[in-house]
Amino acid sequence: ELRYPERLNAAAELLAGGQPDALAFVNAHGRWTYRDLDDFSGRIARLLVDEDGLVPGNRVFLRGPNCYTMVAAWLGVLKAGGIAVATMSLLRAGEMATVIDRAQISHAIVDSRFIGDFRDAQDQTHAIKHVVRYDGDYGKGELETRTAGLDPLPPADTGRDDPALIAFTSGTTGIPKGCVQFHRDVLAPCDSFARHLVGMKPGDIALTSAPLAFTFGLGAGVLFPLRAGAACATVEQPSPQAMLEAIATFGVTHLGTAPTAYKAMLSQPGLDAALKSLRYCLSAGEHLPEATWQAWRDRTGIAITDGIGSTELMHIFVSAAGDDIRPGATGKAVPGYEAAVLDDDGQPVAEGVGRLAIKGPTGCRYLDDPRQADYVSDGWNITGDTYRRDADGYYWYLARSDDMIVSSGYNIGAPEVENALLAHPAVAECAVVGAPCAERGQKVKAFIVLADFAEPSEELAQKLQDFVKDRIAPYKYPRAIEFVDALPKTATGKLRRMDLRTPD
Ligand code: 3SK
Repeated sequence: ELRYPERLNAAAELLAGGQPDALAFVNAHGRWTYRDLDDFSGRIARLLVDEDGLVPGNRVFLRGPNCYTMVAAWLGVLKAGGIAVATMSLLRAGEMATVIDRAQISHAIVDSRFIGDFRDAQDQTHAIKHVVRYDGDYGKGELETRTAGLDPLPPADTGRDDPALIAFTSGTTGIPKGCVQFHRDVLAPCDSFARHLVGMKPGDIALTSAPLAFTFGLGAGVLFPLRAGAACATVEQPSPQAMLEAIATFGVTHLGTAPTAYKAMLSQPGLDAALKSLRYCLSAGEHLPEATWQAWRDRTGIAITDGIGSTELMHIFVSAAGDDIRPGATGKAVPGYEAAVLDDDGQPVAEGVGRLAIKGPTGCRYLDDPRQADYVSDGWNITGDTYRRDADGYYWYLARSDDMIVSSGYNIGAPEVENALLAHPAVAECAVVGAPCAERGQKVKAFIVLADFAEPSEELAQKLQDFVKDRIAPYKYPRAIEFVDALPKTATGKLRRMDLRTPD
């Protein structure tokens, strides 16, 4: 069980993770120690409180790509006793206005390169009184000028159950929900998942492609390394090529990214250089296809740790553990968490299929949202994923609960068909949905993005159908195939399957 003192400031705890002179941060613009990060975040806190009138509990909107200044601002908000609301740079004005309204934002710290749409959102809401701009890590923005020479503010005397952040998730349905996380929730994934299953230590360097607004990225890229006294590396535009270059340049040891990025990195020229330092690979955000796990392991010798988490529970709650990996299974409950699959009556089953449900040190707290009652029931956090629990307690992903296709009475998990297609070299990405069908109720339909060398054709579609029939039960093969240039994704890179569904 995780126990934290009643008075707790997560930013102060994280910054105490490393020696003052140890490397805390590195990117193309520089290198910074724990002392630097502590000082800059303290000066940002001073500015927010003394000059911009922030009082504990005020919510601060953060907008910009992953960089040192963004992380210092995030820590500064927590030190000031505020609540950080980090957002994806991809959000447009209307989406930002929803977040600003729902979270009742009073202050904002915005990268100048992303100010345009933000100003439109501000005009739509009129709630934000104080905006400070910064220029990425180029160092000459308003934030740097206004904080220069200020005395760092000591961390506010916050409680472990005071809100530290609100993370917005639109999930795959598109209607945003704000998930409130306390100061203790910020530390819990570091002290459960990361401590037991990732094992970072001083001298290690972590990199993620996920934005810090996505709690997966926040954890893998910032919280885990700082808590362990290790360092964070950032890349502003994390294409697979840019990630590999950063790994080689900064000596990254720990990488956290999504399955599609692992697949894409396999065909990039910089992979060998990256492998000189890379030791640990974490995948989340989407189910990791077994074919990608295998191909990465064969090429790099590294067994990717697959994990499933949620913004609601802050981070990963079921994952593989060290060498205890069953290829194809996600794994077992993370230490400190309890997992179950629930039957239709909400009862845990020892072995079988059902909704994945979780209990543990973190839990869902939606900001003023009736969907809270759907997510939390009888003490369980009920995820939107259908899993199978085997006799040995391993959890096997089947589908998002709304990704099960029922065709001629058969239950078909869309990811299983996707995995089969992805094993074909001509398939770069794919998504499978149920399409209305008079004869079968639904038929399996695949949307396929082809690899660069392949051309769409009837013959290729036929070949792919036969390929699937050879690998999995033939009734699951995609009866319809559409070749597309790209798949619709959420800002965190999750597939928006609903955009591919045709209404019945
Ligand atoms: O999608 C996931 O698996 C995830 C993992 C960690 C934190 C947040 C999320 C949504």
